Amino acid sequence: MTKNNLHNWPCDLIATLMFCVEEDRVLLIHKKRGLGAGKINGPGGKLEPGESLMACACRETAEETGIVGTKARAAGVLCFTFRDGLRLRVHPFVCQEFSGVMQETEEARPFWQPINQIPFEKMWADDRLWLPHVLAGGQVEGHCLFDGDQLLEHSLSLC
Ligand code: 8OG
Repeated sequence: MTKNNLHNWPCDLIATLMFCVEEDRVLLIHKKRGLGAGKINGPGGKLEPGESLMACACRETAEETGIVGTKARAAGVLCFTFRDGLRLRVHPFVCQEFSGVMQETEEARPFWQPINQIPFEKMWADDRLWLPHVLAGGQVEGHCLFDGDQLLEHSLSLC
C-alpha cells in the first residue's frame, strides 16, 4: 500500500502522537485515562472535526503536558486494527521547537526520558519496532493487528 493510500485508510478514529525531543531526551507520559491508560506513551489523542493533524498533535500535547509545540515534523502513519473491530489511524509527529512548562494534568503525568532508555516494556508493543527510527529522523508506515494489548501481526516499513 502506498503512503497516500494509508493516509486514506478507512478507520473509526484518527489520532496523533507527539514526541518532543530536547538534546538526548524525549517527553513521555504516564497515561491516566483513555485508550492505553496505564501505559507510557507520547502525548497525543483524537483528531477533532476540522482540525489539522499537526494542530491536533500540538493541542493534545499542550492539554496533557503543558508543553506547547511550535513546529513539528510528520513522521508517518500507523494503521491499527483491533480484534474487537476498532480501526484506528495514528499519525506520529516529532517536535524540536516548543515552549511552556511541563505539568501533570488529569490525563497524564509527563516526564523527560533519555532517548537511549525508553521503557518499551511499559509501552504499546509496536513502539519498539518504529519509535527509535522515528526519533532518529525517519518515517514509519504500516499496519498492526492487536488483540487488546497483544500485538498479533505487523507490517511496518521504515524509511
Ligand atoms: O484520545 P486517546 O488518548 O484515547 O487516543 C489514543 C492515543 O493512543 C493516541 O494518541 C494514539 C495512541 N496509540 C494507540 N495505539 C498506539 C500504539 O500502538 N503506539 C503508540 N505509541 N500510541 C498508540 O491508540
